[in-house]
Amino acid sequence: MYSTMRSSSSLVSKVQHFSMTFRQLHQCCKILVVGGGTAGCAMAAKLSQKFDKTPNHVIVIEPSEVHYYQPLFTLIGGGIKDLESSRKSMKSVLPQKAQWIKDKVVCFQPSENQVKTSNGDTIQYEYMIVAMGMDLYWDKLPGLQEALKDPKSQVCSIYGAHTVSKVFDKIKNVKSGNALFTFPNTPVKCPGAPQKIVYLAEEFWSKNGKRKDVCIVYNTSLPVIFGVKKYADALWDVCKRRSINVNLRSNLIEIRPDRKEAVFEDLDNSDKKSTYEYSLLHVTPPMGTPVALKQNCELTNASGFLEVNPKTLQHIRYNNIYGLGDCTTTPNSKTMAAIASQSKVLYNNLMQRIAGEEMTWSYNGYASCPLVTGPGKCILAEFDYNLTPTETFPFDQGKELYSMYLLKKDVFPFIYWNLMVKGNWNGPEAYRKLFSLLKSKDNVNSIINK
Ligand code: UQ1
Repeated sequence: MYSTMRSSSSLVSKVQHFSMTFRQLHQCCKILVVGGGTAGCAMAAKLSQKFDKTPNHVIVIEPSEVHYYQPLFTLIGGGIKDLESSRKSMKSVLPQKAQWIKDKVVCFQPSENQVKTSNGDTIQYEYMIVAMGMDLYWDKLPGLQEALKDPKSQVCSIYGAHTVSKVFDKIKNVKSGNALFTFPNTPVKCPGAPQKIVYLAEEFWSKNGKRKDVCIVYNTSLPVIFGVKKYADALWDVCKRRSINVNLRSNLIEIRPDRKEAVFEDLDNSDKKSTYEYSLLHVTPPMGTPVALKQNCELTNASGFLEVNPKTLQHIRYNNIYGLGDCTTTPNSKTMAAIASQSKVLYNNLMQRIAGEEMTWSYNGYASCPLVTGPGKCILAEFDYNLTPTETFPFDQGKELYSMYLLKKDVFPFIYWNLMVKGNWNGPEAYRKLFSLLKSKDNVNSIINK
């Protein structure tokens, strides 16, 4: 199922002869995966295991040559890991049995079951999985781009692959003054990360005798420090103990790098603006879905997110389209652990749909966030759509624990590269069930006595 359409034209001038060839491809596949990030890779791997006998049944469209394990970016900013350890070539992580088209979707045409790429190619599909993630809107914040370009500016961000490796040097440069950390007024991928870097920086200044001269301020657009009460209580306690000032509903709207000033608006009172001088400004940029998705209102909600059923992950208008990861409207916290759970549900529902059966799998909103509160300390938050803690381990994860820090630093990267991108990690649900079974004495007895 592969066809090529060619057209060519040539331009002749007196001095030179130009020959230009336009080559447009038209390809068909059973399942098209848009995006080669965490969600796209995991899905492509699962699907190409299933359809391994049929070449090119699964096509992945992804323009990037490089694949990052972004959960390490906080630790890179804190000087604990280096950028190299978070990066592999896209080729090495995408499944060999899937066909990779190194291009970008520029236009979705869901009524025709096809997409167009930036090369002008058309890819037709029977089923499509949209896993495009979120883009960082660096240009939406006045002053941010010029500040990040200037090596002397003391403005930094763990969010960009090109900005993260400069963060630790800027933390080290601070001797005194205001260190400001922000959380924007948009959805955010890994919403715990903007405060994890606060804790890592705080601990660094404490250990280096500078803490008393640095005023630390975390200004967040959110009305809470964390969405789940249990973990929010623990984090407020950390901030109080370590004299970290937290301002809720405070949104960064402008940076004036020449004057080292940052302007914040009060989201509950738009007339109220506050200007701070800074010796460090850590910015979490505004984020949203990629333009190609955003501009297709048949696929998205008013904010540009792919409109899927929050349980089945099937699109609400096109039943041959599914979505997972950061680009969808599912109201879970946008984390990698959420994608692990979603990938299992989506895969099984899609297989049932292809077999003409009823879809019976349901995503419960599971997400998890290892809240690193310093080198060697981590609160491992786990919760669902109801914001109810759903902890895996048989001890209280609301405490700062060294074991959870080791999971974050060493075990999760191992799981990611060796299991998740290969389609073999569906999150910790099975372990949670096992531990809860063992935790209950009655259950243990009942197993023994069977
Ligand atoms: C997880 O499954 C996962 O995927 C590899 C992560 O990667 C970044 C995580 O951070 C977390 C917390 C989970 C959940 C797993 C357990 C064992 C709680």
